[in-house]
Amino acid sequence: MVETRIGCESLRSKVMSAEDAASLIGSGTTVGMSGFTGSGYPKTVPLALAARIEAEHAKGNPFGLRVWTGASTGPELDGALAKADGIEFRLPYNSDPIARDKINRGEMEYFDMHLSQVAPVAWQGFLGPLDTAVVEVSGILPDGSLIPSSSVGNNKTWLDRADQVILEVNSWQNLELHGMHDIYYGTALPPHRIPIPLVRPDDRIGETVFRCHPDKIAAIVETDVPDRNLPFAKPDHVAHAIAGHLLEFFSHEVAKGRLPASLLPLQSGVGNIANAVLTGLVDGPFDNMTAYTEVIQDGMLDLIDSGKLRMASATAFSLSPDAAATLNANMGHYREKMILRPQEISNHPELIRRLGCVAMNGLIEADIYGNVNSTHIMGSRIQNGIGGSGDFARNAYVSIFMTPSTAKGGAISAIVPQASHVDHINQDVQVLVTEQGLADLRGLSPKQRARVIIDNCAHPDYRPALSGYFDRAMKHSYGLQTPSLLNEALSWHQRYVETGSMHQ
Ligand code: 0RQ
Repeated sequence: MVETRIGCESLRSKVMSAEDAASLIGSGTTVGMSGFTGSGYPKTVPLALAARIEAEHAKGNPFGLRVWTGASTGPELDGALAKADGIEFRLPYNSDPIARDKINRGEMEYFDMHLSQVAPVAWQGFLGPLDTAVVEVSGILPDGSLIPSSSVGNNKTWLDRADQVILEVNSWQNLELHGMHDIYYGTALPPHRIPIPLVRPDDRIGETVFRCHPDKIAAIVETDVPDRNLPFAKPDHVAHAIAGHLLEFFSHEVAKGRLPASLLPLQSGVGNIANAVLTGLVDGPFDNMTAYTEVIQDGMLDLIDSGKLRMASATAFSLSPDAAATLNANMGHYREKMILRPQEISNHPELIRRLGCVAMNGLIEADIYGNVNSTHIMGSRIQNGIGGSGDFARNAYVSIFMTPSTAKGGAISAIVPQASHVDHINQDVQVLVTEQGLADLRGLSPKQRARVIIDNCAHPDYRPALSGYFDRAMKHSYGLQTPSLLNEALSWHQRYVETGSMHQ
């Protein structure tokens, strides 16, 4: 049965075991892997590679790799390679706990970059050469072209740039995926760049398959392993409250004539809150919506099923096991309503600005002026990475960030006097939402923002301390454009590090 997935006769001789394929990857080389938020990543070659690395280490031989991906992957890739101490350098986004731990212990170099920039930066040569691409595909057509799988990510770039290519042909992926993808081959480096001809989220501007010269294909490994699909938490009262505030905001914007009744193309970030907001839209008053986003999660399928979302464009799926099973069982139906694109297109600043996306992303902390930290705990420990949040936040029609007002059972306020790390400067943050309320920061000066954020978004337990800080800063700050008392502001974070609580 798997045989039918390799339609190109001349490539069948390249079929080999994952172990043999892994032996083609040398220590000290750079590997570009497929994979984006747990979908479409290679599942057997990285495991075999990890076993080989462990064996080499046991013999006292060093073995390390530079690993590039689309975004996060699964335990068989990041988890296994990190556990084997096989990753020296990693980009561009990681959510694997073992890799995260290595990074935070200083044992792995991590280059956290905007997801839209990975492909162009790789082409510009700034990242060095790419030795091997390891890419999961759904099948190979008779002419040798490749049917992408459940994520596109940077695969086009890896296939184009790598010296050798290893393919995992995964028969778990539904062959009806063929036709869902839109692989655009028109990108170029300056001074040869031209406008990207996409003006609506449902425009198709490319091809349905990847091209790859057969001579570059060094190995093909057949697999039948499911994507890592994690369940979403059932939305709790906090998620419901955040979704409620956002829906009210959208209705208000429609009433004011600033958003059309179908809204503008939605971008929804990762995590349970983002998913809950999408689910909330199912019962909202908006119809004929579209999504121009990075990942399609459960809530998007719900919205499509409800008839409210006309179509969704993304680069990958990020589904629970149940939703993945539903998608797989009805791929032919969903294929008409979804497009998966390379991440340099799904996250392209030019397109996000042109389409006027409504960006909704999660955060770790925001300060009273609206600067947002999406990546670091207490200024130094990486959580995941910036992902696509910067691509969308800077270029969106309206840039929304949302979070519960506290973390760690209330020991931490998500609203702080000064963010311990900044990913999104206040100019890129237009609306802030917690379960407490929504702060519309558009057109407000820093001092006006501080009042609105403290009053509308901070948890009541922390409001007096934040107001007290702001009042003191108004009296003693070096300047009064963005009042601040640097030592006191940062002591909030230090207090948590030392005592486990931000409470005074
Ligand atoms: O840690 O599990 O150890 O308790 O951070 O927090 O509450 O599970 O939140 O899953 O919504 O993720 C910003 C990380 C939020 C995510 C972030 C601790 C908290 C927990 C995770 P524990 P939650 P979420 C692009 C979309 C960047 C990339 C992006 C993210 C852990 O949204 O990675 O936006 N964003 N991509 O306890 C200390 C705080 C904390 C804190 C949370 N203030 N201080 N710890 N935590 N807040 C575009 C797309 O279209 C996909």
